[in-house]
Amino acid sequence: MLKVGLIMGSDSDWPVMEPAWDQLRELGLEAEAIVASAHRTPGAVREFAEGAQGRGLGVIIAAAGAAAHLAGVVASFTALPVIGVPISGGPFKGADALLSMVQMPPGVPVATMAVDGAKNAALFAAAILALGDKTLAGRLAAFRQRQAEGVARKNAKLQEKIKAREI
Ligand code: RP5
Repeated sequence: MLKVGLIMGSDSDWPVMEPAWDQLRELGLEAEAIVASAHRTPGAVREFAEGAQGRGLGVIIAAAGAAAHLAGVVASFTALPVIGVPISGGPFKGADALLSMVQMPPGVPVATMAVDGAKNAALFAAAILALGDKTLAGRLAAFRQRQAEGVARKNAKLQEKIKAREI
């Protein structure tokens, strides 16, 4: 099974990205995670991205805050799909990172998630890999089923509360 690569601009991004790691592991996906910065350690970013396919990665999740060019730089060095996660923090609370990532000029795309959208990044990565993996597709379907059941339970509780108020 293809693996997922998780690259972050700083270790300060890890608390936000940990749910992505947990979600990937819950779906039975193997992953690797590194800290490498597009402007502080560009060589390490290039090495990570250029070697990604050779290491068995199928998708890369790139998370960064502020003037976040990490995802675009990673995408420039690999043909693999790159999912960007803008990280909040700083005076603009992630709006800077969101615009930096989502406004990729035509030619080298980055699939940008919501600000701090770690869990969705993992689910999106899994959806891409599930195209070529029936077992993973089944796990994703089961995840959605459990999620739907959770919503149904919440709705049932709400209906009970509403009913109780009317008695
Ligand atoms: C970005 O700058 C990182 O991705 C992080 O979100 C932000 C702050 O980095 P640190 O100062 O915490 O290392 O490059």
